Amino acid sequence: MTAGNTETATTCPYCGVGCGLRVSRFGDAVQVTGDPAHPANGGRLCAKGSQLGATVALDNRLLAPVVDGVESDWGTALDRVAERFAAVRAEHGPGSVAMYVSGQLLTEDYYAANKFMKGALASANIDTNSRLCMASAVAGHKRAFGEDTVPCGYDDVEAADLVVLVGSNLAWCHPVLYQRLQASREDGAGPMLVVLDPRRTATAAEADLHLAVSPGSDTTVFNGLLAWLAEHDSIDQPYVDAHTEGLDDALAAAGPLDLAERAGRCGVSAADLASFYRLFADSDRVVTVFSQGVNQSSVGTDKVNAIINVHLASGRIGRKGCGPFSITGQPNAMGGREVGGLANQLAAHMDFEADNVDRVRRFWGFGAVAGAPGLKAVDLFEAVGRGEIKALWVMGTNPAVSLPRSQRVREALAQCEFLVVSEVVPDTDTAAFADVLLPALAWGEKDGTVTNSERRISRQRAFLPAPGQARPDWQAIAGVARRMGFGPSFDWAGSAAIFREHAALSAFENNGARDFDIGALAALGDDGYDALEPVCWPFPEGGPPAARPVDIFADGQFRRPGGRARLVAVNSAGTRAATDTTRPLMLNSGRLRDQWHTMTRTARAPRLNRHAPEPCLYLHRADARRLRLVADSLVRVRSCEGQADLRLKLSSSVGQGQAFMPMHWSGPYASSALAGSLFAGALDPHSGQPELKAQAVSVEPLAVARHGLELLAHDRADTAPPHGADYWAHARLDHCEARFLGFSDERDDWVEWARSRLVGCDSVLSFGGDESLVLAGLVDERLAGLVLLGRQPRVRDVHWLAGLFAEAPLGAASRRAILAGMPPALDAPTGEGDAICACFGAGSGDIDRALEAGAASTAAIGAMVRAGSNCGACLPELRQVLDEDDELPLKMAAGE
Ligand SMILES: Nc1nc2c(c(=O)[nH]1)N[C@H]1C(S)=C(S)[C@@H](COP(=O)(O)OP(=O)(O)OC[C@H]3O[C@@H](n4cnc5c(=O)[nH]c(N)nc54)[C@H](O)[C@@H]3O)O[C@H]1N2
Ligand SMILES: Nc1nc2c(c(=O)[nH]1)N[C@H]1C(S)=C(S)[C@@H](COP(=O)(O)OP(=O)(O)OC[C@H]3O[C@@H](n4cnc5c(=O)[nH]c(N)nc54)[C@H](O)[C@@H]3O)O[C@H]1N2
Ligand code: SF4
Ligand SMILES: [Mo]
Repeated sequence: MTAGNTETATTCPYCGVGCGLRVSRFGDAVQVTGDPAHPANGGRLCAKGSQLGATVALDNRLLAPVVDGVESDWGTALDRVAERFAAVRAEHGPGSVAMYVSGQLLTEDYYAANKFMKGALASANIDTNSRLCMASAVAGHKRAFGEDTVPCGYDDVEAADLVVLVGSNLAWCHPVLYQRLQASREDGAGPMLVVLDPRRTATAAEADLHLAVSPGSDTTVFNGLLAWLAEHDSIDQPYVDAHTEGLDDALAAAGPLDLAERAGRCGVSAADLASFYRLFADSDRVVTVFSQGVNQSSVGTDKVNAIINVHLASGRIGRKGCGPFSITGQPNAMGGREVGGLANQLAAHMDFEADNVDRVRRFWGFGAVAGAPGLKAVDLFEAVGRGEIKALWVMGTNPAVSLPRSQRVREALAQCEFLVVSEVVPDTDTAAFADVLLPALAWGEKDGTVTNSERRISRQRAFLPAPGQARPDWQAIAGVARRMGFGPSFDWAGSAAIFREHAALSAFENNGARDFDIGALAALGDDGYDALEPVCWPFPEGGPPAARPVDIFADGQFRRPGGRARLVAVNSAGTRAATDTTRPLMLNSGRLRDQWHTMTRTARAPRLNRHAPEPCLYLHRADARRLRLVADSLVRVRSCEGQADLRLKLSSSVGQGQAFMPMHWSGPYASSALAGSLFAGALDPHSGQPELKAQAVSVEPLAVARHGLELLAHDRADTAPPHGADYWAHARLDHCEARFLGFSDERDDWVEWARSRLVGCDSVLSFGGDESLVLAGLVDERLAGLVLLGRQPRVRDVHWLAGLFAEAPLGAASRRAILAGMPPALDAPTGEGDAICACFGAGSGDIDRALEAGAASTAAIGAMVRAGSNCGACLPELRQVLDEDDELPLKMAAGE
């Protein structure tokens, strides 16, 4: 710690790995490093975590309540919310009000929301975005174990002989856990790695075996493994006899092994399938890590149980290096499950059985509490659409983007009688519909606890003052509850008091009946809460604090009748959301490495926008040829639900007949790139989780008369998209704001149009004519704006162009290069690294230099370091490097 500066230990607000951070403030600057003492990451950090300092500025923050579009104050706003919720409830009953909350809330906020709805208002219509994320894992755990208990910890992943990743792009989505796994494999020992994913992800590319299974076929794979274990004498019969039930039924449902037929259905070779089965049977310690490729499916719960079945049948659970490991996505997805934030849970891992309802009612001290499950997310918004739910409070989530059938969700939000949105930014797609907007504290300001994937509770501490009128979410809830007459039940002095109450409820009449018991923390003083070190549950009163997650099923006892875990009979058919001749491609959606969900925070960090500045559809070359689609052109994707416009990127990572798009782009960042507008979201019958990984679509060229790229220095970039563009996407880069443009109609005054974007510049250089036009605006000899227009798509080398905004004064070589549309030559090739271009002696080090300077085409690489510009023999290699240029910023981030 430097004198005069403070260092705070806190937790990352992004993924469920839950890394510990050290944050230092130097004046306005915030520096974030990994906390070496935190057991989840031991000092490690990923790109998103290390860029957190770039997201804490107060531009674009919601800093005051807004009522009916007018800036207001808390008193007025809370009066209004309380009055409307009370009136609607009095007139239409408890079922007419609802909340939709988030795994990004702190446990204390989450607890307050749950108590408010299920307790004070006696309505179970509170659900969470975890419905789109963890619901199938929860349902699968409950079916198998009797309780939603995750049996594993991160050190199990390191200690395994075999790690199987199912529907998890761990390298991008849980980067620090992935780093831990790879570090344990570094010396050639450590676990073998098998990845099941229809895409060849960055994770799959580094696996010992990648099974590119057809979408939705995981139950077929794991039922086959169960049959294999039975046929190869690999069932752990003593374990099965002592601790489980249902094996015979599960085996019957799994059907015969029939390797060839099964492999055909899964879209992999029989030999690869057999190697996986053999590896599993031969490895003493196996951890199967699963994520959204499993959960976000119309058969998600069956996928979860098919995975758990093979662990139970082979006794690979409840001991070191073993178990089915559902990893959480959001920083507090696990905490939300603890408080009971899902509509089908009541509180503290208790469901709606009569004695639980009575127990929770007595603990909370209300006359009545919700006595039956409420509506799950998708159904909840349908009920809003039908006008049955008339008052809705959305907190910490952006359903207008992240729910499937987003058009219907928007219609529902638009006609909802009374909508409250608690947010940290004012301009989300959901906030646009709000009657009342409430400003919440953001990461760095809010103070409380979160629980990560391995049941580890960590403090998230404030290191910044509350800005403007922003307040913790729990205070907003307490304020409304007070006004509705429930004051004493929400009369907490601070988040520590809420945490104590939550801990006490977990222990209340528990007596070992529920795994989730943190009774030892119920008596924590305010100072103890402030100083709380990361600790894993269970942590019952009198128990020792667990610095690492204990093997919770080590005793073979499960929270089911007779203490036995259940193998669930799972149908082998799998899902196949079917494609047909009109919609011939199966669309998959998910995450990119450097963006977070609907981009409300990550899009503000220029470094994080380098990786993928524009929303793309990733397609196999063969499909693009068949459909006559051109690389880098704009395409329109259509499903039965809606459409989206995206840049086409050819990628060998996507299988033939499939397509992939990121889930991230929302209203402020693109004209029409919502994944949710395409997905119909067929529901899993057990969990109510919608399908977000398989949707039949068609893809056609988007008719574009003019393509454009506009780069404007930050201080010139008005946020409104340029008038007249039918397609646009916006990215904040290091030295400028970039807009990718498409115009469907020609006009005869393009030069004037381009000049209008550069008004106020000292001088404007221009070049070109009808085919292609470049205008560069200068202020004080520096680039202030750049407009490129042409008949052909022109998206490449944007990072090179953006880098020129830092050049002062803009040199003659750069001016020439801009007007020529090609990067200037860098220093002569050094030949460093692997030999690539024999003609000019350029090595992989030279190629890396060109990529780093912004080259994104073989032509640009040729212009910059000459490689490939003579005989062309190395062009295939260069194309491959460009195809994999995903990896480049990864190296940069790691090297920072
Ligand atoms: N960078 C980044 N990291 C994140 C997030 C983020 O927004 N950005 N979000 C966080 C959150 S909330 C979550 S839930 C996690 C999600 O983390 P992941 O689940 O790892 O991420 P996804 O990209 O949604 O999906 C994972 C993979 O499932 C594959 N898949 C699709 N269909 C199938 C199938 O039928 N079977 C199998 N086996 N695989 C299939 C997809 O191709 C994809 O590669 O990430 C967390 N971490
Ligand atoms: N097509 C498709 N759709 C998906 C998925 C997919 O893979 N494909 N994945 C699904 C999954 S797994 C998830 S988790 C969801 C995520 O989807 P969302 O939850 O909708 O995504 P976020 O962008 O994280 O939204 C969080 C919002 O809360 C705000 N916020 C942040 N911190 C706070 C706070 O402390 N208080 C308050 N009040 N607000 C805050 C942020 O500004 C942001 O607007 O998306 C789901 N949707
Ligand atoms: S791995 Fe997850 S928790 Fe850790 S720094 Fe990265 S985003 Fe944050
Ligand atoms: Mo998630």
